[in-house]
Amino acid sequence: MSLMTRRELLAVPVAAAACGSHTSERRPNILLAYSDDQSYPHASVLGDPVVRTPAFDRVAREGVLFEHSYTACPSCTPSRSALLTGRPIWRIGEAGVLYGTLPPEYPLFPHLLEDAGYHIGFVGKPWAPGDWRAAGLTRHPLGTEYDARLEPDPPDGIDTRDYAANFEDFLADRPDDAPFFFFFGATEPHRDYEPGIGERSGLDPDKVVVPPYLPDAPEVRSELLDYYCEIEHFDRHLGRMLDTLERMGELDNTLVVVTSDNGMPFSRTKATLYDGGTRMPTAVRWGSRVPGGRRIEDFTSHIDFAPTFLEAAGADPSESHDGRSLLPLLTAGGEGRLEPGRDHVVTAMERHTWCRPDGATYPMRAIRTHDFLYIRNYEPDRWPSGGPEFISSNKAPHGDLDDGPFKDFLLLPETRERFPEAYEASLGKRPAEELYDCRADLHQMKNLADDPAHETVRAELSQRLEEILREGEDPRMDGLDPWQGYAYRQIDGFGATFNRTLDPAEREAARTRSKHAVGHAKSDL
Ligand SMILES: [Ca+2]
Repeated sequence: MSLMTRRELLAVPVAAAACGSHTSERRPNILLAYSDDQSYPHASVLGDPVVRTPAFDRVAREGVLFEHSYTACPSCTPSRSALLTGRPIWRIGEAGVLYGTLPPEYPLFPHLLEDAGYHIGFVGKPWAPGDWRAAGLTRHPLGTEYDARLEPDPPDGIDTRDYAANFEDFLADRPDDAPFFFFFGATEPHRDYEPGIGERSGLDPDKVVVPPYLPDAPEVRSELLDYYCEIEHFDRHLGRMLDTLERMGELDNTLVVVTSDNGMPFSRTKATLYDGGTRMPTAVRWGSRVPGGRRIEDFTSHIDFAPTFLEAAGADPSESHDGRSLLPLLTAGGEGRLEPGRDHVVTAMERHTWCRPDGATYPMRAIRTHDFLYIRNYEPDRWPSGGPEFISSNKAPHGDLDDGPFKDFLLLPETRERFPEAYEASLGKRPAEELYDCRADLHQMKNLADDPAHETVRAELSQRLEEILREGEDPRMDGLDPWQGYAYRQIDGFGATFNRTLDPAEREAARTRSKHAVGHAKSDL
């Protein structure tokens, strides 16, 4: 059956079912603007004194700002897998690791929207990196790609695609009266950055708030400005998309969600379960359907978006989704803490890069409440970052720390001497249990897991986390580790040398395709 035929067949009955007693209402469009590697609170409306995010601020002002919005996993691929399937990473098999695949048994909400008559497409970074076809999926996870329109002369590190212009092409292709779902997957503020671009654009290094887990040095301040500059690029394209929708008269019938996949690419952020890795700047706007100007303190997870979008679209919710729709929070009004059951969130991490012998992961689970963060590290003898010896898929030690000037600076011997606390927090091993009092210790630096005064809280959170994981049938609870066996499906560049699905000759070819192949890499293959 062709797509158009399916759309024609489904459009009328689904629309009727969708509207229920409100048959005159149109189904909403959905715009999901998703930055890559942006931490809370890096938006103006969240109080950051440097970065300028007028478009995000507008969505928050005219809609809802979520103060406790968490990604399911602080790594590109598994974060996006959890978003699309509405499931935590321990319930999606090979979709739960970087460079994994998407097993077709877990329905993806964009496909369900398309089946319900939505026009779907994307620009930029979709579900990635990985091989979505490898397990048998036959449709792109996010529909048709729009990438023909390019930026005239982007700085280094800025994507060559003109996101907002490609969004206009997508809209021009929309069949008459069909609602749309569009995924704006910016590749910013992921590394690389053009060095010094932040300062040159007028951002003030003296005003940067440097969290205590990073060395407060001029080099780091300058690079944080470069990161901010890329957030601003994402925000400008979001602003253009909002303007386009407004001109078309479609803005108020569009459910706009702005968030990120995981935290900033520095240390103790991305690829960790501290707030720097998992807490996301998130705002949602939906015209008069969502009373604006509100801050919600309830805990929400990115696995909640799949059921939210399906409910908003009037499409059949999937029983496969574990998340809970945000529509009650969005449409009811009120602010602060609203639903008593939303008093915590659970996050997880298995494998980010291939940075330990034999593809060993750094397994973690965490529960975050308003007052505490409790992290369980299941293999505390391993290095969280991959450690100083193993040459990772990033072609460097400490593979779970993205390469760049920050990493170079952190690894200088004098940095360790000047900033011992930040160095240890960034690169040291971690005990089996961590407990932080987020009221007194916003940046989660002082581990209280061994503190007798906090023993009751530790035991309570440990038990609560385990109950949630057992109920969710997490293989870790039975001592199983399927993740180490999952392939690292990189097909070009140095990391492909760890791809077990390639034969040795293919791996060698992949290595030579790498721009900076090295012959001395330590490999378990
Ligand atoms: Ca990312």
